[in-house]
Amino acid sequence: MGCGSSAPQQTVPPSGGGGHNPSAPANNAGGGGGGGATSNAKAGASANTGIEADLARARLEDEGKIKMLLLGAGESGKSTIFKQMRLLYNSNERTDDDLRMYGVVARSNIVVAVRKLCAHLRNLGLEEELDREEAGDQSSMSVRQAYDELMAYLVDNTANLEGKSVSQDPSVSEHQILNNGKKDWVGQSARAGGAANNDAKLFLDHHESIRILWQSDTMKKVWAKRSAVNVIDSHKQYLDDIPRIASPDYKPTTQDVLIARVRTTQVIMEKYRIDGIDFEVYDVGGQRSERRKWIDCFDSVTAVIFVAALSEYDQTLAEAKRTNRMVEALELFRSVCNNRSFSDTSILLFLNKKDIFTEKIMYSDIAAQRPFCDYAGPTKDFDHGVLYFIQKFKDCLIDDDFNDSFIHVTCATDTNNIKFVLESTRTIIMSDNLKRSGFLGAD
Ligand SMILES: Nc1nc2c(ncn2[C@@H]2O[C@H](COP(=O)(O)OP(=O)(O)OP(=O)(O)O)[C@@H](O)[C@H]2O)c(=O)[nH]1
Ligand SMILES: [Mg+2]
Repeated sequence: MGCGSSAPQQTVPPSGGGGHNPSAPANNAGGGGGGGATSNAKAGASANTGIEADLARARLEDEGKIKMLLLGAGESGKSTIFKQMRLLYNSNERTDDDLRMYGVVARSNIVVAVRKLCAHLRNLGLEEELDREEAGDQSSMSVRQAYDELMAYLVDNTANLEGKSVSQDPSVSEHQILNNGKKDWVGQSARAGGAANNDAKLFLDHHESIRILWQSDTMKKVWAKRSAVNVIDSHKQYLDDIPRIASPDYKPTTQDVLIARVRTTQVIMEKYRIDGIDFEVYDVGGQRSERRKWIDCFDSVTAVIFVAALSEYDQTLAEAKRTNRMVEALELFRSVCNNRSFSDTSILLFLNKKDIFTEKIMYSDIAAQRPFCDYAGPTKDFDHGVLYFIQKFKDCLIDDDFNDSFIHVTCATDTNNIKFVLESTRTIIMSDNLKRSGFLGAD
């Protein structure tokens, strides 16, 4: 698969400029160095990086474009990286139409999360604990009342939905809605789809109950046990910010757009010109039912960025509740690396969601997960945990030639981190391309 050659290193790759790796080993503490592993051999090799990059750029300017695919299982973070590329390399602002769609998606993402958390609260037998909780001073209802309302309207649908719905003002168009007596900036968005629009309306009706329940101690316990119900971790940012998102003036921020979750169901391509070189970047859907569409873009691929979520070692797939997500990612990585279409393609591995991994290893032991019971490192240890999973990915390769500079530990929602990682990724792809075309000798 043409990935350079070096012995596996017992070092964690630098995590880039995002500063999200509090426990990075000393040799990576700077975080702003080259693109990958840190052995002396590589330090020597990287001295040539500038020359290689110049050579590669000159050749690519002559020869055409870089075709890059983002591959990986569902929810690993491919589309988030795709959005970051748009932010970094496309100077056009998002249109209001785009932002309205993301506003609807953000509100509906909250409702989806709350639905799962409320049902989980009930399954965990924690309802009685709600009765013992006091809501904050200014709350219009108790925590128990808030929960009952959400169960009735969002989970069990036992409430009379006619009784509480967002006002529809006959004087405004059918896509606009009133929110607290004012025209809502986001309103509705046909592009977001019917289900998301309905959930966004439910959000406007019940945001106060959501806020009250989210702040309760009982919900904190449920949140700590969320891995059983596949709630999207980054949506905690939305849940912590309910009044802003419920406001009639709400306009999604860049960060809101980045964390908005829309499952990818078709192959999407964007073109960029970066430093004189044309890039064609493809984002695909990662869930099992989407993978048969991947083959359509497998022709003449310069580089694959394989994205796997580090934090998902204790979660199961959304589409197959008994399959561990990390096991699925490893199997998928194995089949991508061994795919003949990629015999001449650079394959890079992004171990993503390091921010969630950092937090999760403090309470969820890697060795307690059956597929990873051979983990022998200390608990609550970021570095050992990352090295363990890097080795698991390396074990998927037929030959032991996966250069550590092809691996990055990333946080896709952190623009600084992704900026740094993508810069070094570009250099690696270009020099790897040169090596495989015989312009430069192998390491
Ligand atoms: N906290 C955190 N959240 C992340 C990170 N990367 C992605 N996410 C969130 O995870 C969710 C899923 O990410 P997506 O980019 O939609 O995943 P995907 O790989 O495109 O998923 P499919 O389209 O189903 O294949 C989104 O809500 C992101 O905001 C990360 O590094 N940290
Ligand atoms: Mg996607």
